[in-house]
Amino acid sequence: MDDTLDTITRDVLEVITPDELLEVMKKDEPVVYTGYEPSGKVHLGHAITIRKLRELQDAGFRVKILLADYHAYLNGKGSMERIREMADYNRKCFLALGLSPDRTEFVLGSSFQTQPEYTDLVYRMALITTLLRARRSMAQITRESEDHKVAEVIYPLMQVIDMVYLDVDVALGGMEQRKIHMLARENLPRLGFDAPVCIHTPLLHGTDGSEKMSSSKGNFIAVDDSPAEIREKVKGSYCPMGELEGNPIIEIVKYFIMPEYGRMTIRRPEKFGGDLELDLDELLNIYSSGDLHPLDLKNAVSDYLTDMLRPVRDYMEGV
Ligand code: TYR
Repeated sequence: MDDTLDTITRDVLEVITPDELLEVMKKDEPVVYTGYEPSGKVHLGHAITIRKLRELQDAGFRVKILLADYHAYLNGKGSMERIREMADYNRKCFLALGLSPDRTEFVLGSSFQTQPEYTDLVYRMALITTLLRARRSMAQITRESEDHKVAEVIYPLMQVIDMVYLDVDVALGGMEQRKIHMLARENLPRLGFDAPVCIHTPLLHGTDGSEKMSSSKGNFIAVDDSPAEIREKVKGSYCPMGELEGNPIIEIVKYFIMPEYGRMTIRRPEKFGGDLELDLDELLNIYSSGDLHPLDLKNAVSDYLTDMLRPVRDYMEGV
């Protein structure tokens, strides 16, 4: 049990609350959910939460993935028709990332979000949620815009009611979901429902160094990118010498490569110090001291990433 808890909380920014999580884990088959706005490309940002879902699945959780088509629509991501096409492609990518097809339930938002009982609950949420709070909860989710739409405040209310509808014990998401999750924890009990436990994962910086890797910004590495694309994108990534904070290449090492391989071999010509073989701590140390050049690190990172994502490319080619 302790081991399981260690795995679940590894590389997680917060669990709200750990005691409640322990309680939930006593259930027969607790449910964890994550929702995604279907998008054109599934990228490493998505892969962080998918990896955590996989670990929770291994720990006995039932996984529900919400393909949040109406949410994408309310967030101005295009026509419902187009969004649904992307939902199907996203589902394939998520399975390609190793979730068990038998134990993962995919639910399309629009399959239940227009039901009268659902709508009734959204109205009830609307009555107890301040406009200010609803808007603030969207700060890191909505696109920047000058003329904010009402859709923006309907969005978080629906996300909260999704948790009731999908009967979730745990809501998992990136740190940008935090304010919506807190709204759920506060207001669901006021409507007579249990508040879910919330688990928040770190946000991956974009390849351009901006705060969030995002399909709409073109600063991502897709999980089904070709080896040439991976190389090109890693090479062009923001990776200042000696800097660990806000460095997407370092984050890729930390959240993907090291958990998978344990150690990394970095090839360097003799005159630049020769090959290195490092675990995570050693790599972080040497990089922050400035003795590992970004270019040498990037070459190794693109090799490892290419190798790590091979099963995803193979899967996507086969379906
Ligand atoms: N808000 C999530 C995002 O930013 C999408 C989502 C939508 C998650 C509905 C959960 C949910 O119930 O992508």
